[in-house]
Amino acid sequence: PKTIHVALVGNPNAGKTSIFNLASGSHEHVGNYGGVTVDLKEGTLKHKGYTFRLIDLPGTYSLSAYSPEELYVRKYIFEEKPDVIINVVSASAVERNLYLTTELIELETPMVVALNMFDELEKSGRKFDYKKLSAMLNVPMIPTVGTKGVGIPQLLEAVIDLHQSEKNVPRESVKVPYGRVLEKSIGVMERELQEVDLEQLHMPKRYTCVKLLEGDKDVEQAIADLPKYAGIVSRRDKERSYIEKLLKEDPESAFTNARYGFIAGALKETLGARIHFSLTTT
Ligand code: GDP
Ligand code: K
Ligand code: MG
Repeated sequence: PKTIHVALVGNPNAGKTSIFNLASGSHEHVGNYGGVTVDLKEGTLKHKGYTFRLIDLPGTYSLSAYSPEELYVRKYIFEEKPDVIINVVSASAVERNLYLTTELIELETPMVVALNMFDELEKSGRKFDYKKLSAMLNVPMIPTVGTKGVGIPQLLEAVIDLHQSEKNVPRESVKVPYGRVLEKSIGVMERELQEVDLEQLHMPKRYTCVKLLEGDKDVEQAIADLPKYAGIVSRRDKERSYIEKLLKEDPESAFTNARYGFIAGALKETLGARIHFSLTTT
């Protein structure tokens, strides 16, 4: 049976549930993370001979370890291993929404972006060369209007195409560039983790190094049983002080700012300015 397991991930109010609701026979259930319940929906949909098993994950602004929703999304992706992530992005608030996208890229799960609220973007009159952005990030991007079903067949077809091509040639994810200082520390941590079997922990290496350097307690906990744990943590602590000394900001902010810088650069080349209408009475 040709089933594709797809997780919908995105900021609150990006339109995940609207896209999800196009799936028939959906049923709601509740997920649990560390005793905290999170909103979760699951449903199936058939398209072009494929059965899509769709999961509507809770809305999140980032993949840090601050909220049960964020932790749940991470855990779901690593443990349930969806074949493809649909990252639902609000095209009318793309600057803010793409922050999560830069984090999702590091999970190394095949991903398609639904540029939802595309009607709102068109109404605003801003020009958006999303095809160029899609090429820059090496992530397929499909304009959608979740409330009207516009772009949904194209979105599902992009998922099928990606799923097919991933089986043949897994794509190399784009690396979010963090700048010289942070990249040096990531390199040090990657060497530190060289012989560690992260496959077993379901965590990609670069993601693990970035999160450790950010001071992520959940990822630190996930590697706590490794024989090399103490050495890894002490090396991590050294790298964190090195970052702080050179960049004069705490490592977590340094990573956050680098992500926003990367997005700003990519959008500068692809997204036109907001148009301000001024009504003048003379
Ligand atoms: P979620 O929080 O990501 O699940 O977002 P929802 O699906 O609940 O959508 C949030 C709000 O945006 C709702 O009022 C939807 O009706 C509306 N909405 C969803 N998709 C679109 C779209 O493409 N265009 C417009 N204009 N509104 C949308
Ligand atoms: K909502
Ligand atoms: Mg929702």
